[in-house]
Amino acid sequence: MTDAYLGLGANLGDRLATLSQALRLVDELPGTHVVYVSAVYETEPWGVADQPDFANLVAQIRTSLAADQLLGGLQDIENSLGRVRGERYGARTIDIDILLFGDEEWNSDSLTIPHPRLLEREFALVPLLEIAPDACLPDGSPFPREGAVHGRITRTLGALPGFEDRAVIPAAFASESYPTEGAEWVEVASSTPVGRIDRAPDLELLFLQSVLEAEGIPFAYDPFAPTESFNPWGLTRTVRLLVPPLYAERARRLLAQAAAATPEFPQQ
Ligand code: PH2
Ligand code: MG
Ligand code: MG
Repeated sequence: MTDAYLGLGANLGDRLATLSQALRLVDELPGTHVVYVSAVYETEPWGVADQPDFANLVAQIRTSLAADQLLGGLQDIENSLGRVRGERYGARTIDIDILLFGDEEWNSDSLTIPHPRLLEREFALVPLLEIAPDACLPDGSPFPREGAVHGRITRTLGALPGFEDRAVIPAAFASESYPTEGAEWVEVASSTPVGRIDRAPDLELLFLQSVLEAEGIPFAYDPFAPTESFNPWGLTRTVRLLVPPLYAERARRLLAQAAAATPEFPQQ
């Protein structure tokens, strides 16, 4: 089985409906499953300027097909959705490109992997890093993010209809600045539970978690999630509440407001 990343684009007709239909058909290819789907991004046309804006997304698939078999399947899907092959870089009902295929490199007349222009294209790199912040090139090196200056994202159109359950980030928070910030998570609050006698300070973190949850901000705990029960071991340990860097400023502001409005909780 290979984890592969597909870049999809459409700028003619009902773009969202076509993208949804395309991914449904990808899901039906033999031995192939769509795992994660990025938000849909509206992007400036690159290559041929005088054409409608694109809707672009990236999907992670898991497949038992070989890359060239996959390519054949994707071309059949493009054709079945009414793709007419016209001007290079021109308008199209649907385009499905293989961006990455495991750590394989391909260089044939019909197939080049990694996609030769991936690093230059904001409409491909940003959605890729949204769903795979740790993705790297076949040689193991990380993606340089500064070079992606073509096909700029102008706004997001939210989760792809029909694939909301395979989104990684809640659609409302897929903004044009996300996810170029990198994959590390940063601390926005912490607490040190002091055992079973006192009120469990973990409850504070659970409360703060609920504030982030209500806003759709992704969060994690380090070293592990607090529980509603008292610390059964009576041990002192520090639990940190983490969010991706992009959300840190907003999360801290929300948490400070929540703490201020709840006097029994110490200010963070
Ligand atoms: N695809 C192209 C040419 N130009 N521009 C944007 N914004 N998005 C695309 O998917 C795209 C493009 C040819 O594949
Ligand atoms: Mg393309
Ligand atoms: Mg193509």
